[in-house]
Order: sequence, then structure tokens, then C-alpha cells
Amino acid sequence: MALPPLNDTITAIATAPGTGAIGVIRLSGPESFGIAEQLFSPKNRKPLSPGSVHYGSLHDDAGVIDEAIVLSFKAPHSYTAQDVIELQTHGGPAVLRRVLELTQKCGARLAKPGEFTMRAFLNGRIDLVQAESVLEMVNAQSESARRNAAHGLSKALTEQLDLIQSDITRVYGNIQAVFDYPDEGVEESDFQMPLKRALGRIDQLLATAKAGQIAQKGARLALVGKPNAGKSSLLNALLGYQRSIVSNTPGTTRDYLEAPLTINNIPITAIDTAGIRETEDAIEASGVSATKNIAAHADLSLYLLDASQEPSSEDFEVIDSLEPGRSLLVLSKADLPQVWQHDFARPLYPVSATEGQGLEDLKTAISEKLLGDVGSSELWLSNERHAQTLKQTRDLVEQAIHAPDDLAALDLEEVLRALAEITGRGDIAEETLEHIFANFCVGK
Ligand SMILES: Nc1nc2c(ncn2[C@@H]2O[C@H](COP(=O)(O)OP(=O)(O)OP(=O)(O)O)[C@@H](O)[C@H]2O)c(=O)[nH]1
Ligand SMILES: [Mg+2]
Repeated sequence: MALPPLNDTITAIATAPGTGAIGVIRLSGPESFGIAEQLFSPKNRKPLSPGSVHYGSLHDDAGVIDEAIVLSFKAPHSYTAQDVIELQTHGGPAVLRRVLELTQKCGARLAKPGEFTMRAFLNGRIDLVQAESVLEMVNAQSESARRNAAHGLSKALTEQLDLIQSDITRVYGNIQAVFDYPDEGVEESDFQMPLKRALGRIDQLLATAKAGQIAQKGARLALVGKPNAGKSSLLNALLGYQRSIVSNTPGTTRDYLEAPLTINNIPITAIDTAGIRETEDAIEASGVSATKNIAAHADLSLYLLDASQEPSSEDFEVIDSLEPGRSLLVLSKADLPQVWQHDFARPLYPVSATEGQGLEDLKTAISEKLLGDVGSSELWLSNERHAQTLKQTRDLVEQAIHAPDDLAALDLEEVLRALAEITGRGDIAEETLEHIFANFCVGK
């Protein structure tokens, strides 16, 4: 599959499907102005001039379709760096479809997903990291995801990558010089130091990858424990409303149940599960097996231990099987006297779902566990492609540090290629571009 052509005129509805107050049809390419002039009659009868707003009506042979406002942008001062027209109409699906049809009739081609942004990238107006940040911004559901996307758009990540690249380029150049003048040798300060600095920068970025992914995609939080431990009550307390049935009959929750919530700006899917126990009941048994599966795949599990009940051997067994990095121990019903003591060699968070005590501390612990110690850092690596490529880059830099000059040079060539692949400044496979832009919506 080849990339779509760059020099024809594309059209798409840029606003979300459904009914809205305003809808936007966007055109990009050499015929944009010509097409708009065929369809649009400005009230003041003046020709479209970039930088000004025109009010008037859109019409076909049969008459007026709708009132419209037209924005026009001349190349290269536009989103795509081509001539761009935005037609704003009322946001009804019928009017938008009709205008879209007419732009096609006048010669525009229906845009592919992300094609406007792809043009902006291929025309050199933005780099690939910025293009991907556009997608992140459109999809951002949480404040942290939005903040990350804004950093990407403002080139904060590109600037970090540039710093890494400049150290690598410098060392690569120094090695080349030694090939030409072998007697000189590469000084420590021209080899080890810049490479170690680059490695430090890469590691700093990679340390934020998990937090970035969670900000982008959200996290799955499983509430697990024995029957009656207070899982459904804790879910309801975190949500602030009654979502899950609570009763003092052990085994109340038999199937798992998901509910969305936000904790310290992190989008979270909380999952209430069936209490873990050996059971003869086939339905409950299948719920218990689902619970174990959910806990194994969740980003974080809260294991609840009832303050008013001695933990059982089953509790200890499950706790032993939990990864400390992906679980928190919760002392539930902390308003009741605690009838047992045990040192788990890790914190136990006391919480009362009925009284509300400990909930805020638990939320803080949840967000710290999910984000690691990078919660306060400015820039997170939120894109999986960037993280994967940067991981490979890291290994190559590490290898180069310990390699003789000729092999180090080969590693560093690879590093420079990988960095260019992230920003899209080097040769980049068409399939990679297709894959990236296929995730966009049409009109972006
Ligand atoms: N005093 C007190 N009682 C609680 C608290 N949380 C839950 N309970 C009580 O403990 C019982 C069990 O609560 P649930 O939330 O249904 O427990 P569960 O873990 O979901 O139980 P299953 O669904 O059966 O696995 C109910 O009678 C709750 O009212 C709490 O914080 N304090
Ligand atoms: Mg329950």
C-alpha cells in the first residue's frame, strides 16, 4: 500500500459525528479556494481573503443549503502547509453530509484518517512526535493525558531527543576523526562523558514511560480479597455512589463489575470482584476464577483484609503471590477494632468505607504506585512507539560505551537512525506512517 498523494485536494467533516451546534468541513490542497468559491456566496460579495472571516451562505443548484462562516488559509500558513478552507455550518448530520458531497462533486477527494495531519508532517510543518501528539490530544480523556499531549505538541519531547542526538553525533564525529588520524585516540571527555550523559537522559525519559501510558490509556484497578472483606463497599466509597450491592452475606458479588473513576487525574477502571474462596457453587467458582485472572492482569490490585477478622492461610497465600509493585494491602473496616496483628513487611493502608477514614491516603498511595516516582516530572513518554524505540536506543548506547571505537561507531549509527525514526526526520517506512495515521479520525 502506498501513501496517498499529497498534491490533490482532500475534504472531510472535521467535527465529531452526531448533532452539534456547529459543524466544520475542512479542505486542503490546491483546489480548496476554487471549490469554496463555487459553493459559498459571501454576504459582502468580497472574494475570500486569508486571515479574515467571511459570513454568507452555501448553495447548490437547487438553492441555499445553510448559512456558513468560512475561514481561509493560504499555503504555507495553514495546518497542512497547503491552501486550507474551513466551512462552518450548523452541526446537523444532513447539512454536513450535503456539503461534504458537494465538495467532492467539485473535485475534492474524501480524506483518509489523519490525512490532514499527515500532510502537515510530510510538508515539514510538524515532526512525527508532534503529529502523534495531535492524536493524543484528540483522544485525551484526563488532565494528565492532555498535559502530556500539549508537551509533545510544543516540541518538549523533540527537544530532549535533540539533546541526546547532539551528544551521539558529537561522539560519532570524534570516532570518525580518529579513523582519519589514528595516532590521536578519542579522549575520555569526547567519548564516555557524552555517551553517559545521553544514557542518563534516555533513562530519565524511559522512567516516565509507565506513567505516560497510564495517563494515556488509564489504569485497571482490581479490588480483591475474601468474601465479606468490604470490596464492594470500598468501590462504592471510591466512586461516591452506590454502584455495587453490599450485604453481610459472604459471596454477595459473584461476577465482576467495572466502574470508571478518576483518582488524582488518572483515569481508572475500578473492578469489584467475587471474594476469593474455595466453593462448591459452580457460578461462584467461575467468579472466583475470573477474580484471579483480573488480579493477574490489572495494573494495580488492592488486597483487602478485614480488621475484624483474623486473616486465613488463604489470605497469606494470595498476598504472597501478589507482586509488591502492582499491589497494595488494605486494612478494611478500620473503624472496627483490629483483632489481629501481622507484619507483612510492606504498608497496610487502613480504610473505613463506611466512615470514610483513610480514603484520601489510599488514593494518594494508588496514584503513587501507578505513576512511580515520576508523578511530578514535567514530561512523560506516553507513546508506545517512542518508548519501544528508545529502549532499543538505550541498549545500543550502553553497548557503544563498552565497545572498541569501530564497533561503537556502528552502534551509534544505529542510535542516530532510531532517534530519527522517532521524530520522523530520517527515512521512515511507509508502513510505519500508515500505521500511525490509521489511528486518527477522518478530518484530523
Ligand atoms: N463497620 C464497617 N463495615 C463494613 C465496612 N465495609 C463493609 N462493611 C460491611 O461488611 C459487609 C460486607 O461488605 P461488602 O462490601 O459486601 O463486602 P464484599 O467484600 O464485597 O463481599 P462479597 O461480595 O461477598 O465478596 C457488609 O455488611 C458491609 O456493611 C466498613 O468500612 N466498616
Ligand atoms: Mg461484593
